[in-house]
Amino acid sequence: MRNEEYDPLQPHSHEPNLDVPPGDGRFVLEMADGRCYTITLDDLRALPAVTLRECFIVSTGHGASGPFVFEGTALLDLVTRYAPDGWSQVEVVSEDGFGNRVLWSELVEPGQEGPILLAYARDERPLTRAQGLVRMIVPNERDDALRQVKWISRIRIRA
Ligand SMILES: Nc1nc2c(c(=O)[nH]1)N[C@H]1C(S)=C(S)[C@@H](COP(=O)(O)O)O[C@H]1N2
Ligand SMILES: [Mo]
Repeated sequence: MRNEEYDPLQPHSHEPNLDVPPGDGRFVLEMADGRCYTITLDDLRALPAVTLRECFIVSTGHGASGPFVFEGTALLDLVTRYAPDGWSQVEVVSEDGFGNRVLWSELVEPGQEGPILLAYARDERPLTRAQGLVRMIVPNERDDALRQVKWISRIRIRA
């Protein structure tokens, strides 16, 4: 599966990867012009904290878990802090080559379920490495959990 043609933004089947990759939660934020910043968990925690209640991780085939209370940084807050404008989408990619694309419109007009988060806590405890450490939570996703990206390693901002 991890060959040259493999595109992490078009992930595969939705079998969750049980091999927890190494890391401490830091990830690279790549600007549209290629400049990169390293974002640590402390950097995320320095931005306003957002809480999402009644969240389920729903996966056809292997059931749903939850409800959870996730806490983290709104993805929009992080992106606009570094790139106030001039972008149309962001790509969120994990250490294990899993990823998802998020459109500007989804970030600026979140649904009634709430904003897309970079979550670092669940039920008032820090996310463990196995739970993703820093994990994207897309609260309106109700199918295969393909957007609930664990172990984020790179976020690319696209013009
Ligand atoms: N980095 C990464 N994130 C991932 C996956 C994965 O393989 N790698 N699998 C996805 C799928 S298909 C599912 S069902 C959920 C499982 O989430 P859980 O471990 O909280 O149950 O994680 C999602 N996020
Ligand atoms: Mo899944």
